[in-house]
Amino acid sequence: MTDRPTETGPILDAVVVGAGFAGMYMLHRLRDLGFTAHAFEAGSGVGGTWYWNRYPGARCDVESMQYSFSFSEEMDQEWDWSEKYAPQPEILAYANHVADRFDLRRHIQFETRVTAATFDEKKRCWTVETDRGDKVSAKFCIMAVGCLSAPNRPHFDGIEDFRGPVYHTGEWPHDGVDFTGLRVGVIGTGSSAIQSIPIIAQQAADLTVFQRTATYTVPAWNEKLTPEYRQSVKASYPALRAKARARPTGFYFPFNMKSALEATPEEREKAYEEAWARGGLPFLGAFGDLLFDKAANDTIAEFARRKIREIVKDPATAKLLSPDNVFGCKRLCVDTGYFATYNLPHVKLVDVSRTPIERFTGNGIVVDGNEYPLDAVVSATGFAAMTGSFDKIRITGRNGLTLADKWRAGPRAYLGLASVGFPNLFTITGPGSPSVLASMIQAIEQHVDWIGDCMAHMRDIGAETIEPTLEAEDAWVEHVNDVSQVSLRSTCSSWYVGANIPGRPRVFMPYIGGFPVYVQKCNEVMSAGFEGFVLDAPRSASNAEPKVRLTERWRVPLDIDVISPAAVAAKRVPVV
Ligand code: N01
Repeated sequence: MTDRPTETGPILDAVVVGAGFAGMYMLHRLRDLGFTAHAFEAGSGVGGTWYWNRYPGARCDVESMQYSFSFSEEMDQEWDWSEKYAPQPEILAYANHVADRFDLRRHIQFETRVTAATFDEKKRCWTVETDRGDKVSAKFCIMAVGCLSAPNRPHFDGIEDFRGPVYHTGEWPHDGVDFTGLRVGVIGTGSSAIQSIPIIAQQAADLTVFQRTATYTVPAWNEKLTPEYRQSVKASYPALRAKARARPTGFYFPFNMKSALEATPEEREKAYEEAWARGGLPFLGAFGDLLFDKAANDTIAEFARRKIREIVKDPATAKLLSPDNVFGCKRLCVDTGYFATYNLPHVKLVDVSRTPIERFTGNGIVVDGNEYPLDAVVSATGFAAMTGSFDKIRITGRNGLTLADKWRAGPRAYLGLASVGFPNLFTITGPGSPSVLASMIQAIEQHVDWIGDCMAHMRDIGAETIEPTLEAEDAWVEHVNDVSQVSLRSTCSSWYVGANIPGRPRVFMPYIGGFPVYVQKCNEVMSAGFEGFVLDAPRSASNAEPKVRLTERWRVPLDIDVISPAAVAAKRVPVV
């Protein structure tokens, strides 16, 4: 039973928006620290991304034994992952396990969408409103709304005339969909499409994929985990977790810092073959300069295109499936049998790069004057990334400023955690933090711990509000932008830069300088008494050093063999 706060009830310490992994861990931390908190969640259960994305084949492409919370060693020991890459139902089961194990549900109000959050300058608190008529006040408002949670539904003429269903991968029906015997169309070829297409092809009588941009994807080589393997990881879990935190991506895998261009063609070939045989996102770690030097990148891009030509039998289809852009510039995909699916006689690929989808009809989709008859359509068209979920809530800070107005030309936040004009509003994995360029759960844990430590410190010193200075925010936003320039990732039209949504400003949104570099910066800010923030109380009651509570496991030593500020400057930060 949820303890439901009321408008006239006492002011809470915090309202948390969202009950995915971020919202759940935030609630847990807040409660442990003795704060009162309440979460609102639009879904009818916990899990966030893993609650909504139930499309066929959905699974995580970070290895299961690392894609999980690290804050509880007991939980690490008691939970058993069944596969190298966990399928969505298992990740959702894990999320439910976390909610039960830490008794979180009584603080979460489900099926309730937050519509507005307004800062009251006199009372110095936030009023949060929902689509179910709730109005709750809290000192802090913590946005745990996810980076890829606002589905992108491009406009297609005539879509309302289509007689069949149109499903979005990010809002998949809970009862599943049976495509047996149907003519199915899939729009898009990003990660969601690449995972679902091979499974849909097994059911559908006929499958037509509408591709606008060809995608690089690496085989997952997914497999069942043996009890022996799980036990070997569990035996040294804390050490693995520590190693992962010191890595640019927040998860551990072996990678090679050498330059692809300094290797001989034979050495490169060997390295790529070995990395391909290991599979998954670590493929990008075959050399250190792949995302920094176009000539180096060309070598891995050509290797990947050759693999496509080897797998896909029809040369014209193979050509169409071969990307001609920078390898790994858009988010790299990981697949099981994606390219081979196009060898099936009932699967066809339609190029919509030069002539876009013209319209829907009652019967199907028209491209270049040709109608493709369809019974059902899967829109795997992605998300309004990073800021889309904020756009759905009217967030009003000091002087009536809305976050949407402030971020119109691109998101502006200090450390991706807080934004000038919005005191006591924290954003977990917000734009300007590593978020989607790190393993999300580690990125979430670090933000939640920082926010929890910050709130506890404020309570210790009697501070009511915290807000970044404009100077610190501007400097951070400039740094995020500068660092992005060293990477080839900033050069293409991806959702990282908002380019998938017409009219959005083109700004590289996540922080690409590497997870441990970012963590160190957050630690320094905190250790210096929240440098770059204004707290409305004396920083310390005496002249003693400010007492901070930095969570011990985030004192991450920089693994200087792999990443350091010098490595960033030398453009040698392999980021996945
Ligand atoms: O979305 P996407 P996604 N007409 O934006 C196409 C994470 N994720 O849901 O490239 C025709 O990548 C669009 O074409 P283009 C992961 O971080 C993780 O697949 O813009 N096509 C593109 O092909 C991932 O990157 C996992 O030219 C249109 C596709 O739709 C992120 O979520 C699994 C179109 C959208 O691809 C998003 O992935 C799934 C139009 N009008 C997702 N509009 C794992 O952990 C868009 N497209 C494994």
